Amino acid sequence: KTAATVLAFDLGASSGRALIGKLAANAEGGRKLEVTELHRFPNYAVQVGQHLHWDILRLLQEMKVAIRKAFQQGYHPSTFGVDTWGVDFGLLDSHGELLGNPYHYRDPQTEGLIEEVEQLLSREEQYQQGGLQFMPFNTIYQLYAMSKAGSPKLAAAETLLLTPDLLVYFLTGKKVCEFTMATTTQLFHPERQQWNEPLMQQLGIPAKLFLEPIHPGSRIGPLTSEVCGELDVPPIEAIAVGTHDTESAVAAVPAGEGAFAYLVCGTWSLLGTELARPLLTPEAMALDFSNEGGVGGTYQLLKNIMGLWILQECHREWESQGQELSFAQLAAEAEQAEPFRSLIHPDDLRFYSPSGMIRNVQQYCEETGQPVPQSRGEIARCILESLALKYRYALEQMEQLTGEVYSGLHMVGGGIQNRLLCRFTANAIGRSVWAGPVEASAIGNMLVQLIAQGECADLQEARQLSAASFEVVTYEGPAPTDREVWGQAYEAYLRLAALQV
Ligand code: ADP
Ligand code: LRH
Repeated sequence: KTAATVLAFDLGASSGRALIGKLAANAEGGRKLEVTELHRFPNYAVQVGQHLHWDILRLLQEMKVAIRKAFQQGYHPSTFGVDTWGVDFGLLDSHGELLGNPYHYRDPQTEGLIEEVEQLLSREEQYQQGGLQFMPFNTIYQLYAMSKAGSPKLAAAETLLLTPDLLVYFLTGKKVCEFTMATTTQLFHPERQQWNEPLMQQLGIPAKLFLEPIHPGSRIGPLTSEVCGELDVPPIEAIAVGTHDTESAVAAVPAGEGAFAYLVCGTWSLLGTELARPLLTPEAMALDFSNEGGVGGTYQLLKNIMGLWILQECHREWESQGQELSFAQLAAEAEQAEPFRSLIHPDDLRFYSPSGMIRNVQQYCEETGQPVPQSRGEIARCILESLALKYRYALEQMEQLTGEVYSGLHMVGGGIQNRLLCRFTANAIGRSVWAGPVEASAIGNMLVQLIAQGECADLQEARQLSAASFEVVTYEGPAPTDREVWGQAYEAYLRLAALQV
């Protein structure tokens, strides 16, 4: 039998990548997953008039390039899976054609709609029926915005496909709705495990758009003959993975048995823990935690934190001013900057939109009576320290909700390449950070394909394979002096955060 080979597409808000995974023997006679990156491409919002869009067809084209590359380089994947960022979608007409370019979740059309929907259905009821943190980008608000605006696209739509399902449809011709993405819509009832049709009706969202969800591990179907002909490749089969990137990343966390805490660190920071069932208590609602459907029938209790987006945007501005700058260089400059000079509350809504991030950070500091960071290093340090303090805040809130005490934090995702952030996080939370793997979403995507192929029995065995295959770097908790200064910084952070809510 030839070694199982799988192809994973992982599309994040800042970049997309395609990786090949191959099962191989390790030195001890066990198995490991060997991963090779085939293709990486940038992803960004495209502004057209008032709206922000994703360039979905270019993303599809990059995926095709990757499929061709896989075979050209001698790999023969039997299956592939697609995971992407959450909440966004495309609409298909009655001929199965895409109606316009999908909106980007940062499109301003949802401004003020959290409050407006609350007038129609109380926050308590919405939380019971949707289980999500109240984020302006949740699919429910995007569709409500279209419904209120009398969108002709919504009127003409027959089917809604969430982004990974849309890309799979372009490649296979099969329309499906994968469960983990469905749970990012706030329109899927976590207890009844079905679409919330009464709420759709109340908001003018046509219920006919939604397909019955299928679970990660389900087989979808092969590449269409057109795609195979165009790329000159065999009809490899699409598997429904944990198509929400966060859930794929969680599936790859190299945790053993028992409760664990994780931080998926990319454009967003998702700090959470795995549960068997959604936690829909008034306390979870008051602390505004999400319950997202995960791989293997799990629920993920997690907090969505603004994340490295703030730094990405500053980076983008410096680059657009002609300053050549890598993320590694920026982290090095932050390390040289003075500690705790000024802090921000990362989840202040001013940091959400793509507009003048450097100025936003500086204004926040000015308005709160702190020294205004000027240099790139000062600005980056302010953002990274503030994120680490927010992680402590969210971790402690999560402990209140679950009654667990977590001995440390697993960090995964592109953001862990920022070693300073990992160190700051260990210092802020006062415990160990175990960082790895970087490409967790792509790896979790592969692991679900391997489960579907019968190569791994279940999620637990898949996590063991992840632990046996990828390096994990430990950042020890703080030395006593660091514990003290980070404790003081946390007090300052709490005072700032209290100004917000
Ligand atoms: P997404 O999947 O949301 O697009 P990633 O998981 O790829 O995001 O993480 C992207 C982030 O990782 C960037 O915003 C950047 O801050 C960080 N990053 C990437 N490479 C490096 C690096 N070499 N050094 C430090 N940080 C990095
Ligand atoms: C992270 C993520 C996150 C949010 C956001 C839209 O990439 O999927 O879980 O939902 O993107």
